Amino acid sequence: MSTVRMTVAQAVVEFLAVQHSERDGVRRPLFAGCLGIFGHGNVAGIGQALLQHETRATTEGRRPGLPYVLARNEQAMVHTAVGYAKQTDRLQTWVCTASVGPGSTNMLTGAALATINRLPVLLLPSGTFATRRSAPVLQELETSYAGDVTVNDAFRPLSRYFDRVDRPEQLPSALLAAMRVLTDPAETGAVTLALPQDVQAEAHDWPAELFAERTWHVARPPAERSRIEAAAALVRSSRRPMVVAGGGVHYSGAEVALEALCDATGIPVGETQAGKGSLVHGHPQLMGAVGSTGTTAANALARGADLVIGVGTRWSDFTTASRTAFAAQGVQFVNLNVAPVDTAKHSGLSVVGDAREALTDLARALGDWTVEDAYLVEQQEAWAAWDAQVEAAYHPGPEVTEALAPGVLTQAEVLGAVNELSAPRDVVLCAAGSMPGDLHKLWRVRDRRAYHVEYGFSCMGYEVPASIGIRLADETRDVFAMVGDGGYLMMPTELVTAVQERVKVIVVLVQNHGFHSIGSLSEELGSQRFGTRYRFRGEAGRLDGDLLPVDLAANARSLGATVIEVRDRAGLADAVRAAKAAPDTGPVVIHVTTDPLVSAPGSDSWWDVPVAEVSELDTTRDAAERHARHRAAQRPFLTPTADPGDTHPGDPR
Ligand SMILES: Cc1ncc(C[n+]2csc(CCOP(=O)(O)OP(=O)(O)O)c2C)c(N)n1
Ligand SMILES: [Mg+2]
Repeated sequence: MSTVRMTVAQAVVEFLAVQHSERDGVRRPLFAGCLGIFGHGNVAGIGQALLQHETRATTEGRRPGLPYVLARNEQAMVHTAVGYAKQTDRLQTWVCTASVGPGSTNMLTGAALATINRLPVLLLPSGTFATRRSAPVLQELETSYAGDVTVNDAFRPLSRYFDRVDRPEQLPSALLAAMRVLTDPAETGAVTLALPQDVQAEAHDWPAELFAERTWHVARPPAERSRIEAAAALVRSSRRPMVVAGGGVHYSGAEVALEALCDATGIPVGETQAGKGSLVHGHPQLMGAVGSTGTTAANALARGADLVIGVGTRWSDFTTASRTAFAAQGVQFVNLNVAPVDTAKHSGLSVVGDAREALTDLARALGDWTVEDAYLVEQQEAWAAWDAQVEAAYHPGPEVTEALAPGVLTQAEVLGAVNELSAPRDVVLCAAGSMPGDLHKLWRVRDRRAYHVEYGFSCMGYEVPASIGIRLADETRDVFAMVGDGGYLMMPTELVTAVQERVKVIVVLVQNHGFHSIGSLSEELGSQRFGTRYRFRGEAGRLDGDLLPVDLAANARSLGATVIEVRDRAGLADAVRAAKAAPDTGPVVIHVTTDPLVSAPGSDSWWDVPVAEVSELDTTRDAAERHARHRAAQRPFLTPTADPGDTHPGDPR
């Protein structure tokens, strides 16, 4: 057996550089590169290995297989990797290397975000000495109850696969298991290989074949025929069926199959955050967002649906309006998903399989079945009424604008301007605050890969770093990162990384001096917007003084971004056009001020957030009463969905 002598870190880098994913016969490098921040835990291990890898490529006049990108914050670099993975339908991602201790624990939030959103990222936190020869070392966690616990154990619950490589001999099996999980559509998420700092630098004789190119097939498992037939029978016996399209529609590339099913049957579609864009704006069956941040059209149909076909959705509380959206007596569910964990939810008919394959099979099984004409008319009318509200929110009249302070706009008109002046293929991106909900209901999607809202973890600070990942994944699209002032303050750092890499991202920084989202939630729950405004501490010792003199435009400029400040309504359109026209050399920030008290049109929906059951405050007591009334409408969905194939002729009598 021929062997190659390398360190563990060199072996990791050389292995990762030659991994590929393949689906539908198209092969791509699995890793676009390695994001990192070095410290004493990885500088001489993974750091040295990346240097050697890059130096060899430069000498040979080619790009390295695993190029290195220096990030500014470890949490942020995971967001960049996630943004990339989502934009490439989970077929490609990045590696993230961090030093021991805080460098590694900074990645925990990113790990949770990736796993919850089911998006692949490979994390390489460094660990303290496996040999313990200098223990305790800088940044080492010491506990009195165990000798083998490190801060990296905190990755275990957040990772879909976790391993710590304490001996070089363990590395090959750890690497292979990691690749399998990353490329498994049902299991993917954060994959963590913890690499102790001394092990990274340790030399070993590796079997040469470890470094052969490998291709990981991303499967499209078909659903069992009996499940498809049962689902088709349920559809045929329904009168008001509805599809709820989740992220799985995008990840499996099932949009065309979904459109064909809707065209043939007239079944309407409501979309989750991850599934938005499954049908593009203008499709007659598209009812838009469903659930707590849904359109009145989708929510009206959801209330009356007798059969709900979830495709690639995890049925989060926002999608189900905390189990109040689907209100018809006897409503039944069909759950079509590649991840078995999602198919048993709501006592639905479980159809385990790839969304594109299963939708195609379902359409075939339904033949020429269609919904009744009256249901089509209802869809059309519900949508027209909602779309008129969107139009009005995008273009507010004087009754709204005259009440605003000079230079202050509404959030909906900002979204409207970006929607109308961006190119159809440009990507809009958001994660937390009030904009995800407004985008969900208001944004008109014109291209299936053009809507990117991270709403599994809804992590403030995701926007700027993820926009870099999206742009790196597809340089033919402009990326508009919509970020609130709160989200921006949490993670403006990666503007510097965008400057370094000359990556053009357009950040729309919406200044409303605090939390519009949590402010209105607080008010609804009787907590009077307490602690949600960015203001001076006032005379009475409360946070209700004057606005703070922060200048986020100057902040962005100081980090190297080109900044365009919107001073009035006319300036908004000019700013979007100028950002589009800006050279492809670095980040552009549009700074715009909005009024946090003007909200987008309502969803006729609810979201369950607990309210204090006893209180000294009238506002809280009123909110508790409202909450109890809403809770009465919650449905447990425990009635088993009738399985038409379930006749059990073989049952003993
Ligand atoms: C990391 C993180 N911390 C806290 C929250 C809870 N949270 C959700 S929205 C929000 C406020 C966001 O403020 P901003 O970005 O200014 O958006 P706005 O609400 O004003 O639209 C907070 C604190 C969160 N989602 N993520
Ligand atoms: Mg804000």
